Amino acid sequence: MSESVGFFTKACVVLVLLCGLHLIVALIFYLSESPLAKFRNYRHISFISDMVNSQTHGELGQADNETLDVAVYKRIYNNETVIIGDVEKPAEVLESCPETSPLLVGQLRVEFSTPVDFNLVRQGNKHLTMGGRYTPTKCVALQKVAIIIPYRNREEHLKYWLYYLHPILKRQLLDYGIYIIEQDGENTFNRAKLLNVGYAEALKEYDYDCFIFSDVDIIPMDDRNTYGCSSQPRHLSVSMDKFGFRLPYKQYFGGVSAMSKKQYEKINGFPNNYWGWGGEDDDIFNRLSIRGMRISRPSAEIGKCKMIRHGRDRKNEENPQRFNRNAHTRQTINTDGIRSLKYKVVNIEKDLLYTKIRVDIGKP
Ligand code: UD2
Ligand code: MN
Repeated sequence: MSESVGFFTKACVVLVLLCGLHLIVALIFYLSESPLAKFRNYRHISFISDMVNSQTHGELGQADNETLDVAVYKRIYNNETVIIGDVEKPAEVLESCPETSPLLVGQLRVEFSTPVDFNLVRQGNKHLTMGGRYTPTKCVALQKVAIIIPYRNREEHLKYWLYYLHPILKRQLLDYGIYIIEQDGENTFNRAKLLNVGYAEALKEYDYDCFIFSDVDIIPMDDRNTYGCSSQPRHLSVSMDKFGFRLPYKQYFGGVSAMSKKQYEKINGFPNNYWGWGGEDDDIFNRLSIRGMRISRPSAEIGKCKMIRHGRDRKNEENPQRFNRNAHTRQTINTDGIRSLKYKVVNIEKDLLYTKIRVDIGKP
């Protein structure tokens, strides 16, 4: 009896020692990042690498299993970039585009005497995808920009705008889309409400973080005037031919402007009740200053723009209420804007050069 107890005690002691040893070995392996496991995975990877290589030469047809192996490996050993380098770091991992695009050329020659034709513009912009979309291919764009153009019956101007702007925007390395917001019917024109519609509709399509609001008849004369956003709302058409290449007045915010999603939302978008010509741009300026923002602008040199000469359109007569409305922005900013916007989309046309959204925005 005592002999068997002695044997049993010894066996227990050996077992406990073995367990301890096992624990220590496990601990050592764990702390030294498991060299054996590493070795095994290196083998695993080079095996996959061989398979991938031979697959590219068409010798192996087990793509599914290989993809699975790589995927599993990725999940478990995500940190070991050195080892997975050749196999798994895909060629299409792109870096951010530079702050200043190296493709810019500076001053541009802009003229409106040579006629342009939609088909010619399409042929010159084969890099676009339907809806007037472009994304740089060699780097990740810093901004996702929706360009919104209020529109009705200005086809001649639209052609020039597309002809000049697409190549510029491409050189600026922007991830962008063009939205032409066309007012349906014959009621009085409402530029600011159309801009609100453009904002809402563009966001339904893509996660844009920057919005450019541009007249259809304004062309920048320097591609260093970036159609992007900054930490403050930005006025881009600062130096226009029609105003002798200077600002007509300090608060002037018409023509082309840029706002981030955050800046735009802070002012509840634009007013919806400015029908006819004028005043809506000053209301937008008021909104920005009421919300404590300042306007940022390029220099007069870089901000040079040309406006295609034109007369006043039918159904866009001067708005006689504009001065009175401008005096009450503080009372209307919260009740009238993007949060109370109502409209009906009538038609959406996808062209290579643009997305045109025809919309019923009602009447005064
Ligand atoms: C000035 C401002 C503009 C706006 C407007 C007053 C400049 C350079 N621009 O433009 O931003 O504040 O005054 O409302 O100072 N449109 C059509 N079809 C129409 C009418 C207007 O497409 O029938 C669009 C088009 O994009 C046009 C924009 O609205 O460029 C502004 O209208 P405008 O060009 O007749 O007014 P303008 O040049 O005085
Ligand atoms: Mn104009």
